[in-house]
Parts: sequence; structure tokens; C-alpha cells
Amino acid sequence: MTIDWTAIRNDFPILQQEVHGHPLIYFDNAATSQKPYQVIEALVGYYERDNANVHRGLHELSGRATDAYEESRRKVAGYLGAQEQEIIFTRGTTEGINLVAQSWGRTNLKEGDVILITEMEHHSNLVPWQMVALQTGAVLKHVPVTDGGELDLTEIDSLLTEQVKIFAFVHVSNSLGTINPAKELIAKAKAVGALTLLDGAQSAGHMPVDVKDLDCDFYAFSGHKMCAPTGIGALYIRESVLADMQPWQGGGEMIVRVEFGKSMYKEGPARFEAGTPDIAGAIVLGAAVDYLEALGRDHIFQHDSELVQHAVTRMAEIEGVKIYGPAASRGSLVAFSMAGAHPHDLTTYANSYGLALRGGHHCTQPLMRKMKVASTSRASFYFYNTKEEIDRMIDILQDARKFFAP
Ligand code: C6P
Repeated sequence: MTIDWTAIRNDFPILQQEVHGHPLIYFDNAATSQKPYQVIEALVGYYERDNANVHRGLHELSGRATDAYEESRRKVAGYLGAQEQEIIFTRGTTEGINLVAQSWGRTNLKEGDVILITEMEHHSNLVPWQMVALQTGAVLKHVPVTDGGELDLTEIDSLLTEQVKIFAFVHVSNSLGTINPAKELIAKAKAVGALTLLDGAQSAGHMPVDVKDLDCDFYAFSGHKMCAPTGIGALYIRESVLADMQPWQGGGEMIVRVEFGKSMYKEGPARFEAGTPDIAGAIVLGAAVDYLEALGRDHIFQHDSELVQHAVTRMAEIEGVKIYGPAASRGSLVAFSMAGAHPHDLTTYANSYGLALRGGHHCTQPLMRKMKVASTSRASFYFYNTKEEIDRMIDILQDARKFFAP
């Protein structure tokens, strides 16, 4: 199948605009992706035709909303190679990880246990573990990162001991682009009896992901980074693990029977979806999954890789630019710094030419400290970006270099 990636841009109304008199170049896809017509129309269509609460009404609209909501769960399950009863709708990656930390973590962790993460984690996969460590007496340890921006696995055997009860790590780093050897690390963790959680925020929309093949116990992702709206995401929990987990929030729809003294909870995903969920968001996440599956994640990965390789090659031409992260096995983003230009100033400069970059610590402060920088600039790509846009970014960065030259 040959995909006309330039024609794909026509699906994205937001890309057809000018910013400050220049065509918009949107390179902040790691923060959030843009949405195609197909997704926007699914959202509007739901509110125009089917809006009702799910699982509790016996009328036509409630039946339709419930069917669409559960159909979307099946789509997400298929997308990840999971069973539908293993998929919980969440607000996004952050909520998914907090759910695991508070539900699984509070019940299963105790003093002396180790929670293992890595030095390249987003705060979403660090702070929730810090919190549960304080609550349970478990200890938080991390796998260090090399100067080249990869996990330093030289000491992994002394870190991954039998005290480790969970190894939670990022699949693709949002600050370095590193694609971690997930399958290999999961197998190592399993060998010492630890469960594994993959932070899939930067992988779910960018590459084929099969949770059964990876063999992880938890996989969390956000819809908004893969063409769906903000406020919706999903968490995969291996069925055998889910069966023993207690709810972390109580309320409507997660119970079978309630008395003043005690309650009985539902089995499966409903146990973790207390209250009215983001029904529209969940349904539209299904539309985003359809859209991405029609393109094929292997094609998206291939195209993203070509874009990022082009960017890395061309950025190396710019004097004073330092690129972070590995040369090989890189997701679709490049973090960099430019001598004399603070990342915030550089982002503001780029914005005046219609170029959306991101400058900051990218919610990875410990990693920034390791790299001895306060922040970096970042260009992150998605399948609707083009090499021509990257070339235009290079021109803007060349001009910026002259402007900020120390
Ligand atoms: N990163 C960025 O890099 P939420 O906010 O829940 O949708 O996703 C949190 C999150 C978790 N893990 C990784 C690896 C991430 O990249 C993110 C979100 C954004 O620009 C915002 S800091």
C-alpha cells in the first residue's frame, strides 16, 4: 500500500491555516496530536444523534450510547492485541498510572519492596510511585540513563532483584526519543517475579503495539496523542492481574450491591470506571483507532522514522546545535539546544514564523538534571508532517542562530 502522506493533510482542517502570516508548521505532536475530520465528525455526530448516559438507561439513545461505548472498548482492545475485558477507559496516561499505583500498589506493596522506574520517566510515571512508596513503605529505585540517552543496563541485574514488585518504564521517551527495548526488559522483570507497566504515551499512536507479545501487565496511553480528543485514554490490565485488584474510586456503575456497611463491586473494567465516564471521548477514541488502523501503524512508524532521520541529519548542519537522545532506535522527535538561545526564547522566535516547537523540561526534571540542562527545545513529528516542513524549520533555526549568536 502506498500512502500519499501529503494528501492525508487534507483530513486535518487545523493544518490549513497561517500563523503570523506563515503556513502553520505543527511540530508539537508529542504534547498533543491534531485531529482529522473523521474524528471531529464522530464527536459532533455523537452529540447530534446519540448522546445519553451509558449502562443505566433503557431508552433508545442510552442503548445506542452504551453499544458505541462498548464497541469502542473492543476496538481499543483489538488495537493493543488485548481482550475487551482488559481495557479500562481513563482520562489518559497519567490517570492510568495513578490507577495502577493506588489500586494495585496500595494493596500489594509493603515495606522493603522495590518499585523500579528509570531516569528518563515523565513525572506521570514517577510521582504516582513516589506517593505509593510513601503510603506503603516501599522504596523507589531507578535505572540510570547513559550520556547517549539510552537506558544504562550494565547494572540491571543488581537492580532487578526479587525485591522488585513492579518495573514501570516508558516505552518511548518524550524527552529523548529513545525507544526502549521493552520486550527484553519485561522478560527480565518477569524472571524475578516483578509485574511490568509500560508508559505508552508516546508509542500508542506511533508504532504497532501488541501487549500480549510484549507480555506486559499494564499499558497506559492517552487518546489525545493519537488523533482522539483530550480527556480520554485507556489502560490495559492483564486479566489475571485485574481479577485481584480493588477499585481506587467508588461511586455509581462500579457496584453490584450497596449497603450502609459494605458494598459489592462489579468484576472487570466496570470496577474501575466509577461515575459517568467520558462517553463521547471513549466513542471517538474508537474513531481515532479506526483512522490509524486504516493507515497502518507500521506505515506510520516507517514514515515518522524517515521524518526524524531527515530532521536529525539536517539539524546536524546547524552550528551550535546539540541533539539529545540516541542515534538509532529513535521515536519521532528531536530534542536539542542551541548555543546562546534559551529554549523558551527559541520557541517564541519560531512561533513568530508559524513554527510550533516546545521548550521546557518536558515533565522530566530528573532527566534534565542528569543531562545538566534546565530545559531543551523539542520538535516532534507525526504522519501528517512533511520533509518540506522540516527543511523550513532548518531555515528558521539557521536564522535564529544568527539572531541569538553568543
Ligand atoms: N507528555 C509532552 O511530552 P497525559 O498528560 O496523561 O496525556 O500524558 C502524560 C505523559 C506520560 N508519559 C509520557 C512519556 C508523556 O510524554 C506524557 C505527556 C507531554 O509534551 C506533556 S508533558
